[in-house]
Amino acid sequence: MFDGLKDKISKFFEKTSKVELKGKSVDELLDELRLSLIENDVALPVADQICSTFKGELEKVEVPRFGDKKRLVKSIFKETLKKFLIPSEKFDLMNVIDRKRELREPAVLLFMGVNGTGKTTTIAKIAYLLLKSGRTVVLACSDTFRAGAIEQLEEHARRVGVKVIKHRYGADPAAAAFDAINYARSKGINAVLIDTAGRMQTDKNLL
Ligand SMILES: Nc1nc2c(ncn2[C@@H]2O[C@H](COP(=O)(O)OP(=O)(O)OP(=O)(O)O)[C@@H](O)[C@H]2O)c(=O)[nH]1
Ligand SMILES: [Mg+2]
Repeated sequence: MFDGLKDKISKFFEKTSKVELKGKSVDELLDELRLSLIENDVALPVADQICSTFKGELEKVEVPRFGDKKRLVKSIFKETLKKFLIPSEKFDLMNVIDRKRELREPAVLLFMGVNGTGKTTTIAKIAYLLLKSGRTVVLACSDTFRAGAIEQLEEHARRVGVKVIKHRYGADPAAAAFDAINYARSKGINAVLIDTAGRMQTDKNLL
């Protein structure tokens, strides 16, 4: 899936090993890198930030005279990407649910992402985990779009032993979520897990 991007990034590392890591030569290479990221669906502001952070880090390094420049650039790039990919705060699901519980409110978790990446399966796993740890759960089937989505979630719910709030196919996805939240409020349920239809970041009207 990412072969094109991998190839371009490898070429970028090759080229950086042959130029000075400062000034115009690195700017030209970073322009190419920025374009490759954008072509591979990285949002423009994110591609810009990655490249400017990367440039700043590259300017700080002193490459040893006989050092392995390519390896050094690779490791700086890896560290730069980590800054964007690893959240600064740890997300503690149980803690979020328990804080809501103290307020007598359900925690509402919406699962959103690219088609077929495991949203529904993850909901089943999390529902199971929550039940095992003594919390109560209801699922909302807000994927009213993909054929079989409702039956899939219902089967997971049956196996895990939780309730699903659903509407018919083609219905407003928000209505199922709304009903599930109200159901959880009225029954004192701790968490509402909302399943949504897969979507790409380019589906602007769905985001
Ligand atoms: N190996 C593996 N397969 C997984 C995992 N999670 C999900 N799958 C499989 O990936 C496929 C898609 O999973 P779903 O949970 O339906 O994905 P989804 O994001 O809900 O898909 P859509 O609703 O169509 O967007 C299924 O065949 C799952 O069995 C996982 O952690 N490991
Ligand atoms: Mg799904």
